[in-house]
Amino acid sequence: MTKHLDEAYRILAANDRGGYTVPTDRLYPFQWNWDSAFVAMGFSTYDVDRAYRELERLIEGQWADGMIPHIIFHQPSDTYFPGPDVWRTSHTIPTSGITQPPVFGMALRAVHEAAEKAGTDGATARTLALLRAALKWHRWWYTARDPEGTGLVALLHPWESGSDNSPAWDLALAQVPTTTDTPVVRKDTGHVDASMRPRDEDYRRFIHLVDAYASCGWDPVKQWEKAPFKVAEVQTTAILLKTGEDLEYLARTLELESEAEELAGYNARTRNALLGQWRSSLSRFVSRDLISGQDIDAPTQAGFLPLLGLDLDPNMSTAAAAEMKLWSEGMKVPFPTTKPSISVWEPKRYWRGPAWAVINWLLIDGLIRNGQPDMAQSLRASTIGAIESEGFAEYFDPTTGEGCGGLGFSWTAAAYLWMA
Ligand code: 9WN
Repeated sequence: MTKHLDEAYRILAANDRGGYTVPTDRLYPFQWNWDSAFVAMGFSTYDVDRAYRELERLIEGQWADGMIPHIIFHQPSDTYFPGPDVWRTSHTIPTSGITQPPVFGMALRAVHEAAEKAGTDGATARTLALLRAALKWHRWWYTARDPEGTGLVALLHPWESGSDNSPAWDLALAQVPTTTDTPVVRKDTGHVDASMRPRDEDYRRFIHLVDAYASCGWDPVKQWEKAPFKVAEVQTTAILLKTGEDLEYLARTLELESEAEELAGYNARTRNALLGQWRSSLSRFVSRDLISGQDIDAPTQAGFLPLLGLDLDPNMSTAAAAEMKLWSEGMKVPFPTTKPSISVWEPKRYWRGPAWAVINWLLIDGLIRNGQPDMAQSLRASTIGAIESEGFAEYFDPTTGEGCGGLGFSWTAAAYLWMA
């Protein structure tokens, strides 16, 4: 195990670009939002100062309206598409114009607790500054992405889910035109095998959405009106709820009572809304396409993520765990991000089937919270096992355990440090 811990430290050091960590060299040469939150939790296990730094560098890209973008382009690089010239966000530090799942608040609590334990100087002031940024972002989610106050937040681009080409988006994305004003000059397929990446048609739709939102001047109200893709999504909402709980805890600890009450209000609303997305016939939760008004019942990992932020009635948690077990049968490395028996399942193609260490991390937390320690333990053991035998790959083929995508991957190193 020491050998692998050393390798995890080495990867995080190698991917350091000056206080922030790139997901992996060349394929992803900038700072990504939820990657950095996971990485900060990894750093919190051995270097609290560096963990704070990761989050502090991320909020350098925060917008005036509170949004924290999904990519912060701290330094130029020509190894990734789409770069700042495609996003056209005219932010002082160039950034993308969309966001990503708010793991940030979970990370902030973990870093704060590690700092308390270590008696780190100046920790309270650093936590407070980051908490203020997290609160602004939290309010942004509830205004820009849930203007009707339903308690579920919506995504306007599949990249915002972090699960870019998931089958969950197939129907909604099919309504987005493949025409673009911007030439689609992919770089990703020059770094990893094209058969492991989203398809060209997906990219054309992804860029169509970027063009559409750039032409709204990135104004959230205009985007909401014009969005050709609008999904109230359970994975992101569950992460927002868990982050909301962690921010509420921090606000109370730092005696910010009115902020804590405000957060408690958001959390209660979202708890109820998420519970309403449970479908007992499927033994999982479903997202909703706000354009068609239909449930999204494609079977993906997102359906189980609400365990992270909810305390389910035991009948529900037992049913969800039994369904997860079914999906995992015959898999060398669970948890498959798409149910293996369905026709669109592809065990090596990005978010259409593979197992991801960070998704397992969130599922493990959700299973523990909901009284399923055995399943949590076996998921943890298989995640650690996959990393120890295949290395710190971006993700794993669940049927063979083969490491796929980018190598020397930061969030896989962070997950290992957290779990091992
Ligand atoms: C687009 C960095 C990111 C992750 C996402 C993952 C992938 C980007 C891409 O890489 O997305 O944001 O170009 O494929 O899907 O979850 O944050 O690791």
